[in-house]
Amino acid sequence: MAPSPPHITARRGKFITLEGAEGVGKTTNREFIRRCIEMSGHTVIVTREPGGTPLAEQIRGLLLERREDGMSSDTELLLMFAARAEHLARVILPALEAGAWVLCDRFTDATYAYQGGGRGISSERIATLEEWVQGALRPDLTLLLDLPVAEGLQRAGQRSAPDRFESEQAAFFERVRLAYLALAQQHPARYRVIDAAQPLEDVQKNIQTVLTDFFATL
Ligand code: T5A
Repeated sequence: MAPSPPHITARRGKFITLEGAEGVGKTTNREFIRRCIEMSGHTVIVTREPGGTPLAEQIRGLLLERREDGMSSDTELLLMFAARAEHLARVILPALEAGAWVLCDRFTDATYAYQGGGRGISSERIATLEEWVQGALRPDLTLLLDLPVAEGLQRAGQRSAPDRFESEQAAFFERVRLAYLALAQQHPARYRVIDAAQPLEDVQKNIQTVLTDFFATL
């Protein structure tokens, strides 16, 4: 018997996700977005994927560490959704049901981009797990920070030693970027694409405009 998807009873908060390939500036802009949301009068929880709970952070460790014996694409996909199931049950759904907003640095669109676009797993297979783990839950707003791959890798490379994903070839990240841009076209109502090649001040002006427009719809 198929397990039931999460039961979303009284979802009152908004769910905002931040997406993009490596080094596009998600971490840099998280605090700025948190402040914008708080200034609009809402409580917000900032979290990330893979991760966001002690167990999901342990799964993140497994996913990011470089390993001699590699990892099959299906294992990678299932670990992403295992971490997500934990994160949803313990952090995201309780917060939304309590009326808080949730700002999540990466969510299932990252799975479509990396495991789908990057690794070549079919969208249908990912959608099956999405339905299983999330039920009807989808983000209300997704900010996609878009940047040419070479620039993103250069920015990310300045920061720390490459993890398992960052060790992929540029062609992998080109597929990831194209998959994200395709998702933005498929979901124009919830996606906003931000040109992340601009100076940080201009990126944040664009983000603020997107958020102001979103607040106006509430
Ligand atoms: N993953 C994740 C999957 O494969 N499937 C999934 O389902 C999920 C959820 C970890 C990995 O997991 C994979 C994707 C990832 O490879 P992560 O830690 O969120 O996920 O991923 P990263 O992309 O590695 O996160 P990074 O921390 O590397 O990138 P950020 O956060 O986008 O970039 P940030 O903010 O650290 O900025 C990088 C550098 O650029 C500078 C910053 O100061 C920093 O030095 N910078 C700018 N410089 C100039 N101009 C600007 N506008 C700048 N903005 C930032």
